[in-house]
Amino acid sequence: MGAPRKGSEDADHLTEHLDELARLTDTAGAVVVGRLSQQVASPNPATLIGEGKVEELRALMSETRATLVIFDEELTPNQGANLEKELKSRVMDRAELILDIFSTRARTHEAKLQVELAQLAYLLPRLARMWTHLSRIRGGIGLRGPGETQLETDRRMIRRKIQLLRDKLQEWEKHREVLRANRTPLLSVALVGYTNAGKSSVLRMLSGEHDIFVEDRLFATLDTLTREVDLGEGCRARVSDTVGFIRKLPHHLVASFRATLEEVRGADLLLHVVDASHPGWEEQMRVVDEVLAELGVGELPLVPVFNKMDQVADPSAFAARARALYPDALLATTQRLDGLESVKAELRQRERELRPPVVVLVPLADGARLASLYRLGEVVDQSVTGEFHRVRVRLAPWQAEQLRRDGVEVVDERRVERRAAG
Ligand SMILES: Nc1nc2c(ncn2[C@@H]2O[C@H](COP(=O)(O)OP(=O)(O)OP(=O)(O)O)[C@@H](O)[C@H]2O)c(=O)[nH]1
Ligand SMILES: [Mg+2]
Repeated sequence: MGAPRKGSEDADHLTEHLDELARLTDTAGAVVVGRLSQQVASPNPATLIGEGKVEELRALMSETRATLVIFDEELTPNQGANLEKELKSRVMDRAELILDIFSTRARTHEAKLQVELAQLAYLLPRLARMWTHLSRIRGGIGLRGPGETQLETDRRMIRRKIQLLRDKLQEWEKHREVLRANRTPLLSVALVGYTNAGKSSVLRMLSGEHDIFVEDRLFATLDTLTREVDLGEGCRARVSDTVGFIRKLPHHLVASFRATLEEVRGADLLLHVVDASHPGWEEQMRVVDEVLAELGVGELPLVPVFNKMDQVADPSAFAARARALYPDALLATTQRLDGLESVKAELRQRERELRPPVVVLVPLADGARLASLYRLGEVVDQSVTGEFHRVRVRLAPWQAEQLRRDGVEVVDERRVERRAAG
């Protein structure tokens, strides 16, 4: 059921949005048997849609034998309760559907905690209605809803549970901070984007790991996955795949996924993966920008990557349009072996900026050290100066420091010239 405000932008994209809702429903494991929509001039506080439409919905449900109604719009706890009463059937809104998908797809302990937290936060204001469900299941003549005292007790319990989950998640966050602090510094890149844009496919191709999960469904990925990637030409980066975003992502969910998205906050660069073949790519980009802002990472350096270019009807016209909007946009496809060359080149350049060239002096006899420099960094040139190999090599500052600690001479170029002269 779609019920956008009359004249709103949502109303212009009604079909597209209901298509997306149908895909979400499919992901959740239900079968869509009918669709209905109404452009709402002023939302009915009791049922969101008008009385006549509720009637129509009831008729469609009995005709198609539907057992569940899903609204694309957010329903207030009251509207949900009223609609369920009138339709005598379960009613969900988009947020609840997304929460349901997340709860069945969460795999890691942390993701499960995050989803549970989001579900409880969603449940809290709707508790009275959920109770009615339970009493209906139990049946019994004259059974009334729970008394206010019972409801209050339950609310207290849920609040306590929410606090408990928050504490646990915070512990995880600390634990992960320690892990992050201990790993070798490398260019760190996070793949972000709308769900199904191809983020996991990009990581799969960059890392060459074919068991990274890719699926033509929404929310295939819920957990952040990080891989060290060889970019060629001696460059490496740490690349993270993250949960996809979607329009009207429930706020509870964004808030509780903060821990998983830590990797995004710590990134040097965000690659915003866009499905260029999707008719709604511009709206999808806007949604992603909004969620990033909500997560407090709107200011991080970001490069748009227009993926699925193999599916775009007129690639050169598309490229011109994308570049007019985003001058630094990259074009990509994971369906061709060389489809990510532009992405790799961009990452190599960013990575080199983190490793300025330094000059290392290696005694002529020390072949092992010379060889290790070639493994460690990217050698720009090499010559002989007096009794030394004079090697210009790109190294991360921490690597140069390590060499110095090992007693190797790492100097800037002017000092080298002086040494050779003296
Ligand atoms: N034609 C085409 N399909 C692609 C391309 N990249 C990915 N796909 C397909 O798009 C679908 C989604 O890919 P994923 O990599 O799972 O997308 P994702 O962004 O990780 O999605 P979520 O984890 O659900 O947010 C899969 O069916 C992929 O095979 C591409 O360049 N071209
Ligand atoms: Mg994915």
